[in-house]
Amino acid sequence: MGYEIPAALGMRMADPSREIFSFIGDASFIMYHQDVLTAIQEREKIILLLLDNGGYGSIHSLSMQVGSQGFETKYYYRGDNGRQNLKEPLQVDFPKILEGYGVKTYTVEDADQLRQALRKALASDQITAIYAKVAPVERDDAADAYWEVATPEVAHIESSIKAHQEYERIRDLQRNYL
Ligand SMILES: Cc1ncc(C[n+]2csc(CCOP(=O)(O)OP(=O)(O)O)c2C)c(N)n1
Ligand SMILES: [Mg+2]
Repeated sequence: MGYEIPAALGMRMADPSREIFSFIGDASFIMYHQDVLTAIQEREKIILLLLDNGGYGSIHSLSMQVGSQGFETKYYYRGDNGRQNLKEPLQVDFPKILEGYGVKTYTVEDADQLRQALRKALASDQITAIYAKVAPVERDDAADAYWEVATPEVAHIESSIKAHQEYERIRDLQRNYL
């Protein structure tokens, strides 16, 4: 995360003959987007493809796996009691952020619009962004992969207590191969 824009810029500087596409998630964009300005300053053209699924999708699945109920992995105001409350969404206007830098930004809603925007981005000699809202963060599984992520020994919510019991059960099954 935070790597997509500076990496794209570096690639373009290394080889200006190539079109460089940077495929970036909403949260990664939030984490680091100021090198958009560096790209403009250096007159380096890159094409940003910004996909917005409304939050930290990969971390949401992980959070569900470890019993943390996806805490604060989506863009919502925190509830009054300090708990997650998925009622009041934050209003994040990504195209506006990009346009604030002076980046021509196309918002696309289907494959045709995406094709057209890509054509325009390729024809341009300036940094261009394409923004798409995609299916919202939803997955709550770990794609059948095992990832050893430690869980708290002491927890107060049932899902975390259960996740820790499962963590210990699986750890007991682990064997050293060397
Ligand atoms: C610097 C850094 N901090 C934290 C992480 C852990 N991390 C991996 S994916 C992710 C969320 C990414 O969200 P987004 O860019 O919106 O992509 P999505 O998973 O929603 O497709 C986080 C926090 C990371 N990989 N790098
Ligand atoms: Mg996301």
